[in-house]
Amino acid sequence: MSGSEKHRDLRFVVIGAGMAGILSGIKLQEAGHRNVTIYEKADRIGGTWRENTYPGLTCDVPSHSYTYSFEPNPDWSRYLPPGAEIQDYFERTTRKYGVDKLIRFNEEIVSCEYRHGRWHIETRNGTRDEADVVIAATGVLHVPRYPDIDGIDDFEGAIFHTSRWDHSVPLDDRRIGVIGTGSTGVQIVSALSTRVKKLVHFQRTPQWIMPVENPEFTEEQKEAFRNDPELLKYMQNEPQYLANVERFTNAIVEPDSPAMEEIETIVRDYLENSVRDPELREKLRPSYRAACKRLIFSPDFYEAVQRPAVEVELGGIDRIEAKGVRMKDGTLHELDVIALATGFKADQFMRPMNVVGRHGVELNEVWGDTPRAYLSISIPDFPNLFMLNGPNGPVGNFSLIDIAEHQWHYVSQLIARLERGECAEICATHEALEQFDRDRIAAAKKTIFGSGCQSWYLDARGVPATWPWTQERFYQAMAEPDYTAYELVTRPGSSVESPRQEEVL
Ligand code: NA7
Repeated sequence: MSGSEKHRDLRFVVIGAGMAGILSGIKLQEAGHRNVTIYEKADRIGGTWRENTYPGLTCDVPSHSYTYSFEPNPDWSRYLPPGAEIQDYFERTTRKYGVDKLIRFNEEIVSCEYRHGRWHIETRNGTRDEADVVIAATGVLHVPRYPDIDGIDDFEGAIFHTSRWDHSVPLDDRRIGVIGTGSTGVQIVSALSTRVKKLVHFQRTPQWIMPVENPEFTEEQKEAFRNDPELLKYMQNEPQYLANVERFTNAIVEPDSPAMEEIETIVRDYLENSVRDPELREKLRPSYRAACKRLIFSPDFYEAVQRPAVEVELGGIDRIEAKGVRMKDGTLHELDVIALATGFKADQFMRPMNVVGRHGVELNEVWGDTPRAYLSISIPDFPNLFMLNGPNGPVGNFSLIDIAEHQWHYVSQLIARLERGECAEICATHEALEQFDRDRIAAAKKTIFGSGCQSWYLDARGVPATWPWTQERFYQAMAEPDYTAYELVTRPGSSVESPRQEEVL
């Protein structure tokens, strides 16, 4: 920025030191911003990858694609990265870019209020702060959803949600129950099937499984990645993988396309050809379309459930008792450990934080149980607050890092206008959000996610809450803001004058 331009020295608060918060820290520093604090509720960075440590934890996006574009990693051990390696990667990257110095750990923001042109922040410990700009990088799936099953507190063994895994509990040669068949339950069953005395997988709803190989990278390959930046770049943008993602995301939007038919054929054939016992095969056969729920990629789930120690239980759970899980038909599965792989409340985002925008507008009231945001980034009446991986953004079987980077590219342009003093406040207009929401909902109902199944992609009304258009359309939308969708407020001469003196552009 040239010295002749107006330049506001903005103060930034980033909420959360997960993948998107670290990205924000790196990008803000890169843009020359020095007045940045990242508040993190826990004592370590990592978000999802800090909280989830269950056996078998693996990302279903290929390792080299699950990196920041500017920070490739030659050392991934396998095609699909184990969770602990991802956590290491983020920790290394945080240190390398000096983002660790920006983070205040063990500081959970409980309140974030916009008053007199600034965000006023308070943490659970009573720390107070102020910011011109807040970046909400709080993640999507961070509030565990505990199942509403009677007697859960009566169980005498160990019981925990998969994102709160208790590593002090022994698993080898014990009787384990896993409730839930999302990616988490499937990965845990695969990992434990060879270690346990007995494993009961409670499936309320079976899942379609997409076969995937997960080979290790050899030392020679890793050496080649280390010595050849071009090769590493190629791995990050591996054409076949990118083509698959594009084809897959297009298929989501067009459920009757040949691409979706192909996906359906692959998962059906995989089931037919992998599960020998016809009775078990029928137990594992979903009654809804492939990719309606988030597709599960697994190299070994079908193999795992056919091991002698594993039992797939499709019956309804009546209650949990001291000794185990009682089914509706009266059967009791006696267990030592129960892992609740029952997912997350996907409508929380920065909540339970109390976020109050202009004129006392409360986010909790605005959102209720259907959170929404213009292009997933901005909410009317909540100026200078921008979200990464907020509601209505793309989620699916692809890298959320890539999504967050595109969102950052967009947000950085809004920040630049504030920095240049072109406006003091910027947020989406009500009209822009309403129009976006109408278009989004109309499109969402036609996606495969809306084709008749229950999943965390659906909002409280049963409408898919995710980005309902192609990946290409998302990239186009993130290239440059359409400022007619924004309210830009100037306060001539001062950034902290009373809202009464606002002049709306
Ligand atoms: P998911 O994908 O939300 O899966 C939760 C699973 O738990 C799913 O199979 C549910 O069955 C099951 N569930 C939930 N409540 C109950 C009760 N009360 N009784 C029995 N079964 C229940 O969560 P994950 O953690 O596996 O994955 C979340 C995301 O993390 C994943 O998509 C990736 O993006 C990473 P249902 O299908 O609703 O019948």
